[in-house]
Amino acid sequence: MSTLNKGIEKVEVTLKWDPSPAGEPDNDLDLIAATYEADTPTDKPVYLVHFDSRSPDGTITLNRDSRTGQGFGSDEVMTLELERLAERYTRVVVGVVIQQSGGPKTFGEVPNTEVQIREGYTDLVRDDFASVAPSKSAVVAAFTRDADGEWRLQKGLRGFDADPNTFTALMGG
Ligand SMILES: [Ca+2]
Repeated sequence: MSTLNKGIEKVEVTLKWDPSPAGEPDNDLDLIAATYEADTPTDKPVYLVHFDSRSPDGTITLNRDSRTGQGFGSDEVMTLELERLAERYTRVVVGVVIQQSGGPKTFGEVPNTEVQIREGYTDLVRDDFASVAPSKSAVVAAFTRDADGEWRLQKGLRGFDADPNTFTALMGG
């Protein structure tokens, strides 16, 4: 069946934040994408994309990563070519974690955070994590296939009191 309801094809996720003051543990935030098939258990994504893990088919790419938030412009950038994902993938969840190795740190303790999801020049999501200030990690958005197989966006920040490893098992729930 053909459809005129074109879904989301390709998005760019950008993340910004400010560095920690000198002498304090670095503010290290990470973009994470998790992919799921229809029957994937929510706590076991098929694969993850982040600073240390690539997508096997190159459809989701972390173009830039930062361990400190130093410098101008976006600190982390991820591209998701959703229209290129194999049909068996039905859901992609995008989240942000704060590394906890220097001690507990929440979004409220990291200045000037901003996450944006854009398709071309259109802002789909723009948020500052203020609504999840006490959290250590957060789901930013989920992309799911509709009945026609087109990708749709589910907005809404969801915060978790979870370190990065724990978060990857929770973000699909
Ligand atoms: Ca990082």
